[in-house]
Amino acid sequence: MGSGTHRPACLVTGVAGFVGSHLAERLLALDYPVVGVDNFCSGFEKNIKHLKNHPGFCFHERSVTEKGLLEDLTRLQPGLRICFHLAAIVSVPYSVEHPEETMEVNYHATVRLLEEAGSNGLAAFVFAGSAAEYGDDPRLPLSEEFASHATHHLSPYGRAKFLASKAVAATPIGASLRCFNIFGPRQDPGSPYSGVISKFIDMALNGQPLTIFGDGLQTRDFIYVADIVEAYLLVAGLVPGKGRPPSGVYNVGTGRSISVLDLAEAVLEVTHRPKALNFLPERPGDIRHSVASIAALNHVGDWIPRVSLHEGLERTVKWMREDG
Ligand code: UD2
Repeated sequence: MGSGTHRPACLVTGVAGFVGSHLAERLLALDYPVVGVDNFCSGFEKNIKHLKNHPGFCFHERSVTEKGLLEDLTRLQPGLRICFHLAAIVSVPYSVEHPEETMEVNYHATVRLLEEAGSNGLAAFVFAGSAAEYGDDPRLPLSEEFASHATHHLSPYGRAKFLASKAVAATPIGASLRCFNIFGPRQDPGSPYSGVISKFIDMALNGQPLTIFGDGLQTRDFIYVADIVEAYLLVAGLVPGKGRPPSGVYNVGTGRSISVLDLAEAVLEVTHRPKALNFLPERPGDIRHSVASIAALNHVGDWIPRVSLHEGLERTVKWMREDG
C-alpha cells in the first residue's frame, strides 16, 4: 500500500479538529485522497479552509453518530480503504456533565463505524485513543497493558476511550493510538480546558502571568502534533517500506516528562517574556504524573518522536504570533 498511482482514499473524521486537520494536510501532501467529516462541535472551519480547494479533498459536514455514514461515504468514494477516526467529544469536564452522550459519541459510534469499516472491506481503522484511558495509575512509565476494565477512570471520557480502544484493537484491521499531551499549531487556547501549552503561549504573548494550578510539580509527556501524525501513518500501513503493524493499542508520547513549572519557564524563554507566574489552587481531579512507555510502537515500526519540546514550542509560538 502507499505506492503507485491509485493511492487508497482515507476518511478522516474530526478533520476540522486540531489533530485531524494536520493529518489530512499530511495525507494530501503525500497524494492520498482525503474524505473529511466534521460536525463542527469542537472543530473549526478555519482549520480546513486551506484544504477546501485541494483537488484530493472532499468535505462532508456530518456527524459520526449517523448510522450508515461509512457505507454512504464508500459509495461516494469507491477507493476508500482507510478510516482515521478522530471525531469525539474532547472535553473531559463536558464528559462528566454528559456521561451518556459521551458514551454514545466516543464509544457506541466508534463501534458502529468499525463494524461498517469491516463490512465495507476497509484495510485499516485507526482510532484516536487517549492517555486518559490509564486513569490515575501510578505505575510509570505507563505501559499499554496497564489500562484494563479494572482501571479507575477519572471521567466518562477516559472510560469511553478505553472501551473504544479495546473494541478497535480486537479487530484484524484496527489500531488505537493512545495519545499523551499533544500540542502544536491550531490547538485552541480559547477554552478554560484547553491544553496547557496553548494556554501558556497565549498568556505569554498577551503579557499575562502564566497560571499554575497547584505547586506546578505535576508532570506530563508533551508530544508535538507532527510526531502524532507520523504515528497515524505508520499504524495505517502508509509508511513506504513498512508493513501495517499488528492490530493493537499503541502509546504515542515521547517517553519523557516535564513539570508544569519547567514548561512555564520554557514557554517564557521561547516567547522572550520575563518570569511572571500566578499560582492558583490545584485543579480537582488532576493526575500527578504521566509519562508514556513508547516501546511498543518503536518495536513494531521503529517509531520515535522527532520534534523536541523546544522545537515544537518554537513552531507553535511562531504560528500563534502569525495566525493564532
Ligand atoms: C487532560 C486530559 C487529556 C486531554 C488534555 C487536553 C485527563 C486524564 N486527560 O490532560 O485527555 O484532553 O487534558 O490537553 O483528563 N495546568 C496549569 N495551568 C493551566 C492549565 C493547566 O497548571 O493554565 C496544568 C494542569 O493542572 C495539569 C497540566 O497543566 O496538571 C496539564 O493540563 P492539560 O489540561 O493540558 O492536560 P491534562 O494532562 O490535564
